[in-house]
Amino acid sequence: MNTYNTSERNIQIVLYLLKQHGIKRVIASPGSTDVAIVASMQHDPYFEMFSAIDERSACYMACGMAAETAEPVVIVCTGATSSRNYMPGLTEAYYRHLPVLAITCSRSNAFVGHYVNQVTDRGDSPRDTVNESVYVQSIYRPEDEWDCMIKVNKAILGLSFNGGGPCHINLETVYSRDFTEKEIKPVKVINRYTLNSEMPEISKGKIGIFVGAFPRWSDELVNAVDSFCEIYNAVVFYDQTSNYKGKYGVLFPLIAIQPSYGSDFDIDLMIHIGYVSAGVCKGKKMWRVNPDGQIRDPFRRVNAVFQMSEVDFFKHYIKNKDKFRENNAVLHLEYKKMYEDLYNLIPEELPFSNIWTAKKLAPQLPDNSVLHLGICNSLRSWNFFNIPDSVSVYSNTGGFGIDGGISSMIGASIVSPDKLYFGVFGDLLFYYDMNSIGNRDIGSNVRIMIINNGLGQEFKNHSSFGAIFGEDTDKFIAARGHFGNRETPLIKNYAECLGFEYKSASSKEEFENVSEWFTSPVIGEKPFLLEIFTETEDESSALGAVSALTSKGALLKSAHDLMSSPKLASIRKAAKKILK
Ligand SMILES: Cc1ncc(C[n+]2csc(CCOP(=O)(O)OP(=O)(O)O)c2C)c(N)n1
Ligand SMILES: [Mg+2]
Repeated sequence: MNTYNTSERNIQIVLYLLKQHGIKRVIASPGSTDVAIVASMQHDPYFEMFSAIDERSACYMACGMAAETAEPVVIVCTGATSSRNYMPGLTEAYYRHLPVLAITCSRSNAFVGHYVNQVTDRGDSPRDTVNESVYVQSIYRPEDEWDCMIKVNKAILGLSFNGGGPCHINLETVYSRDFTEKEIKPVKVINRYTLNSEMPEISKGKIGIFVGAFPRWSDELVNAVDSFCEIYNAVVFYDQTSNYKGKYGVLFPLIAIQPSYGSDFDIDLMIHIGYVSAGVCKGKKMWRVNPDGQIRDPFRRVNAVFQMSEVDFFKHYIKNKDKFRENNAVLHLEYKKMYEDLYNLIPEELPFSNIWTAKKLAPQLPDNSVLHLGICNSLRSWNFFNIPDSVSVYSNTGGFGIDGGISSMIGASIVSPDKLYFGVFGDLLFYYDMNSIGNRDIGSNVRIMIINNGLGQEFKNHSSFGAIFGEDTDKFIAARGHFGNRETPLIKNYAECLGFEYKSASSKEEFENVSEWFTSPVIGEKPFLLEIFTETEDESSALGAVSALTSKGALLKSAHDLMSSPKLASIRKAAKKILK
């Protein structure tokens, strides 16, 4: 029989990526679960194969080989206790930073603990044995393929990460007897670069920078990014939590939410900096830049990771490029125009809602103030509107919890009593975190706005998965009706007892009467709490309207939303009864 590569796709990915990363030396120990990978390798002249019957010795041999050549060495073993015998050698490799890649083959992890012979738990490696340990499972769905590609790249990159050292792949096999695959279908090779590497060229085409949550920009970084944009005609895609205030940015969420544009931007290379973002902003190819050097691939497009500070990255690419072609930097203008055109299409008659109040207040925030936004709806609503450049924005996007938004804001406000801190939060978030406003150290620099729609509007928005159940969503998904169902002055009394100045608004007119008070730049005697009462139907139709600006039917859709709202249905019913 002609033997080529195994048909097991997860194992093919390992074989393919070993080659692409230039790893050729392999020490194999005898066994069954490693047949698929070992047979594939031994029939491929690329691999330099060696044999050792004793896994402990195999691993120490790999240490010797790696130290001698300064190149990675693969060791492969089967199930049973074989992998346990790698421990002494891996410990040696760990403390000497030797690039030994242990591939321990096994049947499915699902069998662990069921007294299936030879299946042992390889889930936790002692800390001082490997830099990375991954499980490369059999592939049944596209997510598995992507996951395995990422994990194998990660384990291979781990051999040279932060000074280098051993890594581990626990590799599942299903004992396929099919070895007919001549050419392995390529998978993505992810490379990691440091300042000492030879960095790749920036390819021709459209270049974007997507900024996730990014708390603080130094002037040095803003200048480096703006120079980069001038040289490469690049555009910066930001949302509120990006805090980018340079010259080449566009607030992208209003664009991305339009179905006719979407979050797949016509950008050939998107450079991703910053952390978890509410926004999705994809380019055709993505590079990740962060000092942690980790593969972060939220949109499954990353093919290079740069382990360095953002400043170093951008400075590298602007170095020696002294021909600044400022007039060439036009791409951002296209996107800015796209944003402005959309903004101008937002209907004046948008209902009274989180989005409407955000639109009104965004330009009115006093200079040098700080804005904290609640997860998820408040952040989304404010992400559509530009705020003054001197205002910085935070949101608990790390864990995306509704449990501590106000506490985070209060913590920040306490250390800078001379700055104004604005917070916009939903009612569920407020009740969750309400104890925080009783903290004895709260200053008068705190201004909280609660959007009280009586439930978790996030699950009532038309685009939301939870909303498909109509009014039934209210019961346990959107959690309507707690805390007195908005029928008592609960928040007013609580806030006033705690020394807050309280105001409320239930309509646009009432809001216009209090907005100046709320955004006054002067820090007064007391902290403020402004409670806004909105209706879920209005919230949904406001979001529906700003999400459909490019279609002629935008207004029709809001009208339709209004007509199909449960409120109107009950009015219709009542009217019918009367008319009968
Ligand atoms: C601790 C925690 N529990 C649950 C969630 C899921 N969640 C996301 S948004 C949301 C609703 C928040 O409601 P509210 O604060 O009233 O804001 P609204 O959506 O009504 O604007 C919930 C429960 C979460 N993010 N964090
Ligand atoms: Mg709510």
